[in-house]
Amino acid sequence: MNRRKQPLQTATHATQKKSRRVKISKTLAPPLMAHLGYQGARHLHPQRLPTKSAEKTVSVRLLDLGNETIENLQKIAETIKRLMVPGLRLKAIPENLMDRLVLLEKLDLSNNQLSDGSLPESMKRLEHLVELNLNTNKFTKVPPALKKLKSLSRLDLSENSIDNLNGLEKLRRIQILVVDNNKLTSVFKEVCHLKRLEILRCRNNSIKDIGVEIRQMKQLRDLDISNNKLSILPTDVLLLPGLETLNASRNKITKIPAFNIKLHNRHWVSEVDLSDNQITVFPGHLLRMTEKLDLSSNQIKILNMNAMKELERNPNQELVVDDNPLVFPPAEITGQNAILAFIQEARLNTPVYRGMKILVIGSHKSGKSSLIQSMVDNQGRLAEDLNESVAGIDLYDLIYDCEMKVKSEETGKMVKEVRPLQLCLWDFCGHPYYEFPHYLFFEQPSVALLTFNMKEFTPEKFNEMIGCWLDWMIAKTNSLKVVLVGTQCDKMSKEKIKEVKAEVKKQMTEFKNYHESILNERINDISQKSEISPTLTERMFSYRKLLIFTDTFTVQSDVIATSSAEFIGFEQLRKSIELIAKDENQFPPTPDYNLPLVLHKVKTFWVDVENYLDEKSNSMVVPIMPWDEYVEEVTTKFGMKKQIKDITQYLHVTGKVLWFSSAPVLSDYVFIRPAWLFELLRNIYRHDFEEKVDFGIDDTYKQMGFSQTRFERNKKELLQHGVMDKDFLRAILGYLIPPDMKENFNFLLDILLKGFKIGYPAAKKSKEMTYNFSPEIENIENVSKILIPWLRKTAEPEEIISLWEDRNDRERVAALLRFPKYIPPGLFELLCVGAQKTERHNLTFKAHWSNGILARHNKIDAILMISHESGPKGRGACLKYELRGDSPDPVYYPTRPAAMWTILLPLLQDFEEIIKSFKGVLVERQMLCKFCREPSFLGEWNTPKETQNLPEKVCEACGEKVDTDTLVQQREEKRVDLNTLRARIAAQAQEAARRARNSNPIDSDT
Ligand SMILES: Nc1nc2c(ncn2[C@@H]2O[C@H](COP(=O)(O)OP(=O)(O)O)[C@@H](O)[C@H]2O)c(=O)[nH]1
Ligand SMILES: [Mg+2]
Repeated sequence: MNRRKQPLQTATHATQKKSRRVKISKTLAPPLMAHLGYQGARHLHPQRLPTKSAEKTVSVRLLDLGNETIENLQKIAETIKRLMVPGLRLKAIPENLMDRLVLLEKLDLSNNQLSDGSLPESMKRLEHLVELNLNTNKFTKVPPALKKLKSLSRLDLSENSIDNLNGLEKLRRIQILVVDNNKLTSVFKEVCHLKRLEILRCRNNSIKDIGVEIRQMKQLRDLDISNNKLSILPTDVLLLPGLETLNASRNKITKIPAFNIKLHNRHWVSEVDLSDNQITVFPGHLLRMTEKLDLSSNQIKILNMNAMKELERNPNQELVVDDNPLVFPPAEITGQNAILAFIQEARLNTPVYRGMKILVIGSHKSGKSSLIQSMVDNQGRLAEDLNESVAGIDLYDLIYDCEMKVKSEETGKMVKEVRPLQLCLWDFCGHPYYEFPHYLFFEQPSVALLTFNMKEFTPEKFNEMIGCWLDWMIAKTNSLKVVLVGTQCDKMSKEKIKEVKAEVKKQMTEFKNYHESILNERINDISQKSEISPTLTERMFSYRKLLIFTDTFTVQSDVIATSSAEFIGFEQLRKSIELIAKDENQFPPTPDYNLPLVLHKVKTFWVDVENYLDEKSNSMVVPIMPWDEYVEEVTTKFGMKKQIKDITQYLHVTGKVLWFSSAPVLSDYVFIRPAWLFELLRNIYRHDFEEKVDFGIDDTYKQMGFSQTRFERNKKELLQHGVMDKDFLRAILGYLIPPDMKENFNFLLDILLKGFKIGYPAAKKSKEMTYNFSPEIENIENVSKILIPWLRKTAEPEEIISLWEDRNDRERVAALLRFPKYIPPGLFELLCVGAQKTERHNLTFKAHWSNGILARHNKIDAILMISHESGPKGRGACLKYELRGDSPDPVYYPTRPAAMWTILLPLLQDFEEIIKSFKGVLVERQMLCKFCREPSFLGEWNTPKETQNLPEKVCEACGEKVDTDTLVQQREEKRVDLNTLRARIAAQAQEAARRARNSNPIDSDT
């Protein structure tokens, strides 16, 4: 919460209320000035005249500006701090009035008849002037004399005829600016550079809009812009970090744009007054951030039930909706308590229908956020990088009213009914940096809107703008449920739009054909072989499975051309979404879960569970529940243990919770506030880390005990090495998990490492910036650094290349995984995290660079390199696992292929496990020939039997005979555990040594 004390008194108030004025009649001698104040006196005492005592006059109010008065003033000028000359109908101020007022801090010239040019040049000398009151005069512009008043912090220009604020830019110290009752049509452009401005009053002007410049006014906390001509209240105002009160009543505001208010770092505004406007849609989202919201005298008809939950939660909040044409709740229900009671009752009696998640994806800056905001607000809106551009996933809710034909429960006849379709829109950031972290959240059955900038589209860009996203989706789910949305059509002619639509349609067909041909080619190749081995059969089967995709390819290849600038195409978009929602084939019942179809009624108690969790998630610091606890808690409260998985799945597919039911480890948790998790991941993976993560932003880092040096060191470590210090991470996440909640943090870190596999523990050597890759640390307490492969963009270290090249002639076993079409983002990185599991793989990592790792086995003399290479033109990629003997004495104690297989096989099995979750990936498994190093053999580790029976195979590339022990693992019965293997190796070594001794007379002599 960000609440402060009472706002400062404004200049007008201060002068009018506080000074006590006593007029002294002119007959009293000497009556030249009135209201003298002395330093040292407890009160300003007008009756007392200057004496010779040490008391100095500090405050003077003048009753006329005659020569004598000015002369007298000049006598005491050097001590005067406050000079008041109000209400004298002055048309000009004599040049000499200010001559010697070197200490003047406050000057009041209000209520005169001053106009442009009536202020003297000498005013520029008032270097100490802090407060200036010029209200109620006849200025039409900002007096130029003000420009030099560098110390000015309070300025009152109200009640003039000023029509622009040019000339204020230089007054960098201004904190309070009052310009009420003028003729201004704009203010923000002119004042946005006044970085210290805290209070801005500009009521009763003709201001039409608030521009994006307002974002710069980070200190603004009190804004009165009432009685102007605003029609939109931009989100930027409400997102000002310091805002405490906003008065925008008596404008012509029709709508308040929706925006995301993040629960964990929301900023509370004490009062927002929007009364006397023309708002029709209830801006319920504001209840999440305002203590008092006044919406009286608007055109609101319906109060959104869900939004009102916020008020139920927080009894101190206040909502005023008097004088609106309300139908829900009916107008006769008045008063906050009665309204809340009515809504609670109504909620119990209103059926809930299943909604769906819509994932909005597409390249960075393709118009996703603008599209979503326009959908939500039902009017054109352009996202101008609101709150530092979406770098994660942002969530929006939207309800469409859908007309449906349904069977009447009473008569059994088909009748028309309008049902609310609840949509949860996920705004994915399209920056390539997030391809991997966001991939986790991409899944079916959801609908995806794929946006692309139509204006920028050219045939060559199809792949970059559309194709690569289709590949991304296909690889994960092997199906597509996509609506293609072209954005920015306002910038194009009708013909051009048509042209782009036709081109996209054509290329969509080509895309699909290419996808199929790649598979068909391979299937044909296999079927033409004279003999089809089990491996080939398996392969053919997997290709066929990928082909089935064709049936689930429900891309609307007719692009919907939209413009978020002019609100074009949204009706059509809405219809497409409705059509999908109503199509029962799109969301068929699954064998695993028994969920209602979209737009069909959800059981009341499921809704109760949803509400319960929603409530709970609001109160939890770390809104993650271990599955068992979750089941226990929900079933204790609501019973129905048998349905818990269905309910949870329902909440998952509608976007209310996240439950990765088929992912190992992660399935043990329910993430009951998805937005929280997105925010968390956004802080770990962020493309703008270098520029946005800053020591000085607030004192979080200091509070966590970070010095600037340590902060910079940790930051550099992350940027250069992809290594995140644990305390640094705690500080970064400090606003999500308070630093004193160490246990919560460790709980989360455990999930990040073991569930999301973001990285693995690494230890730093004492001084240098190199890392040794310590064995997996079981206890999260002991982790001090985490290497995050996705962030590690270092180059292959030279000494590693030479070490590797030195072993070029050793015995080797190498497997190759080829992805002819597409490699899922982050796959290599996931494999790295898996490979460092000591108890499974027993490897010590020697190096880890952006696309490779090199490791040595702890027991067998072998080194391993896993490398990741992109295919030509970025199409496809390969992963290579290569093992080479690393015996110190390769001639007498070579490392056998069989031993290397004991290392390789578990790694490949890990791969197979992971690849299962990428249902649409085409991958070819191959083994390299040990002579020519071509991938000329099938990788048969899944079906090795046939080859195991053969002693050798001929390489198709070089014609050499290759021992099959380098191509497949040894038979099950032949495979031995490590101890036996070591005993055998030792025996072989002894034998070799014996032979060596026998053949070497000198040795045998000794
Ligand atoms: N003229 C016009 N500009 C648009 C439209 N949609 C988006 N923009 C602009 O394109 C830029 C990127 O849009 P944004 O919604 O942030 O894209 P995102 O990165 O995909 O979320 C912004 O400057 C928008 O103002 C549109 O339909 N018409
Ligand atoms: Mg965006």
